[in-house]
Amino acid sequence: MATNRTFTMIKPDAVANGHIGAILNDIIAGGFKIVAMKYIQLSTETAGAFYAVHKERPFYGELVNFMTSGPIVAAILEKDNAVEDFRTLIGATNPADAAEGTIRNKYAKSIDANAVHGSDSDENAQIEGAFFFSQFERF
Ligand code: IDP
Repeated sequence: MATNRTFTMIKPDAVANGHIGAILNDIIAGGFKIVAMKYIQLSTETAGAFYAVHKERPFYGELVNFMTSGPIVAAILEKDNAVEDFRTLIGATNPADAAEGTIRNKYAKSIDANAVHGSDSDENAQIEGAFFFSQFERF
């Protein structure tokens, strides 16, 4: 079922480099409405569970270490065609391949420290949003 919501995280590299405000500006300028948001630091257990789908991939340990290395901003965003439009706004996983003007092109340094997360399907957007926010924390 198509939805009009996606889930994002501003990752530890972008937070540490002072890009929270600029990235939120880009998100809002891109037509997204913030429907839930929190500033937190992930534990190894929480990051490991969130990225469990990547457990067998060679970079899983590195990814969990990185995602627990500092605070993040987690948010649920709303817009028509949210998942696809947000993936376009953030650009390719590897910032070296990310289109000019995309968030990863502007604020990411490497394929692992790539500034932002964006859900890759409507189903995952729902699962990921519910992973971080209770029903009392979202509109
Ligand atoms: P996505 O975030 O663009 O959907 P995925 O392939 O789902 O990309 O990978 C999830 C995250 O894992 C990426 O955002 C990135 O932080 C990390 N990652 C992906 N590929 C690599 C890699 O080859 N080395 C290290 N980290 C990686």
